[in-house]
Amino acid sequence: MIPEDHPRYRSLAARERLADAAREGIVALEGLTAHGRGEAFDYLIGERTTESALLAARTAAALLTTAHCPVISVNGNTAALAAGEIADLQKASGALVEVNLFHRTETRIHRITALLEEHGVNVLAGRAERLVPLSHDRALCLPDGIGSADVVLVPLEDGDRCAALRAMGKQVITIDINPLSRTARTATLTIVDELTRALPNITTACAGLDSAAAADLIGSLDNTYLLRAAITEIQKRLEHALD
Ligand code: PTJ
Repeated sequence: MIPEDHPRYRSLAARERLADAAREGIVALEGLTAHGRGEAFDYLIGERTTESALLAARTAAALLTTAHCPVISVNGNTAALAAGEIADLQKASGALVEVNLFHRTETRIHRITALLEEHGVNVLAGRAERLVPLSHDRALCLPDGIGSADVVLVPLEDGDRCAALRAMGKQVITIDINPLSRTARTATLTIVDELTRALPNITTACAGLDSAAAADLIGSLDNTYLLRAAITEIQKRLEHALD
């Protein structure tokens, strides 16, 4: 039991949730190490949403709400940390939700789907086909979901699939607290923020955007600028870390 007045309560509670979800076969064991890397970068950025991350979240809302077929791709970590936030974003954006796993097993797909449904997510069902140009199981996706998507949100993604989705002509939005990762540098749009802070920001922005504001945000999208801004935030924080 983690005491709520512990100074690191949020972090410890997230770890406990992920460890429980790993025991339940929802999170891959590799997902625990991925989370640790994420936590390290979150320390560096100050465990807060920066201005450039907020701009990126608003731009993500613009891309999702103006897409013909927006899809949110959910993996084990995302389901364990943010099933409710995914439900809210689905409602606000009208996006389809597909479970898509790096460490893919049918059992994990069923468990993650059940968890998402418990939180009110409408999860796309169907027979997965090898549509993404990759040699491993990440090639598998649903023809009516990621297969047909023009915009895909892939939180906590691996770089290979991000590049393959872009090669298919799709716009890829990622949420990755590490601005140096291959995914962050390959995506159309990277939100350099922690998952559970970023998702509600996209949801809120979906409600407040008219079509002119959405077009402005999409027209001025510059992912290199967003990544540089995140790295600058980290540099500034490190310079003053012990002040
Ligand atoms: O559930 P599966 O089988 O699909 O596997 C999921 C993992 C996460 C294991 C898989 O996609 C993977 O190996 O991912 P990577 O390549 O480790 O990439 C994850 C990225 O997300 C890294 O750059 C982490 O720094 C970042 N990250 C981890 N936790 C968070 C995060 N970014 C934002 N918020 C987080 N909570």
